Amino acid sequence: MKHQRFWVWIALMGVGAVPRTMAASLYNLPRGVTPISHEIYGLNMLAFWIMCGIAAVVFGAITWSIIFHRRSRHPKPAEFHESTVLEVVWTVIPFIILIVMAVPAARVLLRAENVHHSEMTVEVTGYQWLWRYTYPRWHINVYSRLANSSLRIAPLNSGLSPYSVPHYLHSVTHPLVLPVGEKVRLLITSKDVIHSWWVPDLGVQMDANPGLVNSIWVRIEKPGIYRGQCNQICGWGHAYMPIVVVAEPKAQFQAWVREWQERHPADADDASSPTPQGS
Ligand SMILES: [Cu+2]
Repeated sequence: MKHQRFWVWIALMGVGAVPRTMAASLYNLPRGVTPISHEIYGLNMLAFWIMCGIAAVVFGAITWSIIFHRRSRHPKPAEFHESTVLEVVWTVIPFIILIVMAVPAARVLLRAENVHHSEMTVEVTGYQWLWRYTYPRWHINVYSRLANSSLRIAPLNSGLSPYSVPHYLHSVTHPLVLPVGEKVRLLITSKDVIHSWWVPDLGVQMDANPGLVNSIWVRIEKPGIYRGQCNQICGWGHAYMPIVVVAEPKAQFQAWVREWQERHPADADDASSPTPQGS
């Protein structure tokens, strides 16, 4: 009796507490701040709950068998072979589950790559080891490198973990500044090896391939600072090319554009000939 209660408790944990904790946990995907990131989160949770259901059924059946059909209770095992009904059921049910997951996933993929009706474009170029953001409409080139402050670690004897410094390896000299509420098309490529532009809060991870331009779009709903990093091992400096996106209301974004143009008048002539290593 004692054992039965134990297994019932484990089963309840399986269908209730554990998945609920996982769904809200730091280890889950972030909900993000773009329509696509919300949809990706929804897909993730759909798959997660389906898996929880399957796990509950499978482990429930195993537990049931262990408890009620163990050898001490049934020394003579039952004998049965082939059941067409059962085989049809366990083929059809997974097929339906796959369709239930594949249809919405395919829809989100198509929507994520549909860059029609974008309101502005930013070209994102990966280099060993920095990102360049080009705003063709305003002839702005932003070279975004790891900030020195980001490399600082907590001093010895401070009682802090050396890497407890805020945004360790995740701050840059110049962020990618984007307006809130606008559909921004990102054209992503590389000038050397394969990199990957990844910002979880935006629901974007796109490979930056030399000789190929990938496109994706974001519409950021909330002003804020969103951090990511290169997500494709691209050489010894792979860990030193973080991504910082600053999303600002439109008026502030326009003010940033004007200010940048005043401070960097040469960019207008230089949009097509980057010198990332020296700049
Ligand atoms: Cu990289």
